[in-house]
Amino acid sequence: MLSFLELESQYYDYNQSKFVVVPVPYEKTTTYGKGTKHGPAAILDASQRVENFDEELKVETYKKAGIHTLKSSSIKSLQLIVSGLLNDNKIPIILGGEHSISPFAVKACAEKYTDLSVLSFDAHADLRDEYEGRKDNHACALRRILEISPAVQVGVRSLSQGEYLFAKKIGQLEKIHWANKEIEAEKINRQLSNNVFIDIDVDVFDPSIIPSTGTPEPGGMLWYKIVDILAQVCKTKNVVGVSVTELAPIKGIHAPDFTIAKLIYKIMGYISS
Ligand SMILES: [Mn+2]
Repeated sequence: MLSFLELESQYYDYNQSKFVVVPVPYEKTTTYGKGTKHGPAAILDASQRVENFDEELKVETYKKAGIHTLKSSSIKSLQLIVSGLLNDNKIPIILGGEHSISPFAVKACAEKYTDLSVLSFDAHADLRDEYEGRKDNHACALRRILEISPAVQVGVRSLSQGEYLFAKKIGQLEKIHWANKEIEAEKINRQLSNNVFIDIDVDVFDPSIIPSTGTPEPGGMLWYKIVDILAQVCKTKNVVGVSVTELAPIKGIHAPDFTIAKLIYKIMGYISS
């Protein structure tokens, strides 16, 4: 498998790298459109074409930070791998695969950082306790994360009545930033602790720019709004890990793959600037 970005070897050496990309091509419980197991390869492939100079920050992020890419990981070994990376003072960047991988990365981060909170971008609330008989279904990802750490949810526009009542009962509604309302980064920052894990389900984007996802929802967020929130959070908080899940590439439509690769490089830029 390729490395993230097309870099000269000194910039992807493990010891010199701040960021370590962990591909997790796991797909077991997707319920509608399939293909997220091809997400990591598509993101790495598209990253070869991402401009190494960040046009907004005016830096070549990879020269400041270094980006190492691991071989693909299974969901079973993900928690251990992330723990190891944190102990080596790396920032893990996990590429899904389906959203159910995220709780394992969050768990590893919560063991190291006791005040961890999660910033989740997702069209769906993902607060079901179980779905189709499984607690590890991708529709339950945020419910599993909330068992580990508090979370702020951004871009939500789909949930069941049961999820709504659950969120209301536990006081989560105030931490849900609905896609159809004005979303303020300052309010999000106020709700997060200092150490933050960023969890992005790519279906938070509008399907007009990211059609390549299993459970698309209309009325999604657009590029500048999402990167603006990420910029402000990365400036204010200590981001300890990132996961990007649910890209299900469509053959012949490469704009979504490229958009997600660029988004990841942008987050690296915001964290290291
Ligand atoms: Mn989703």
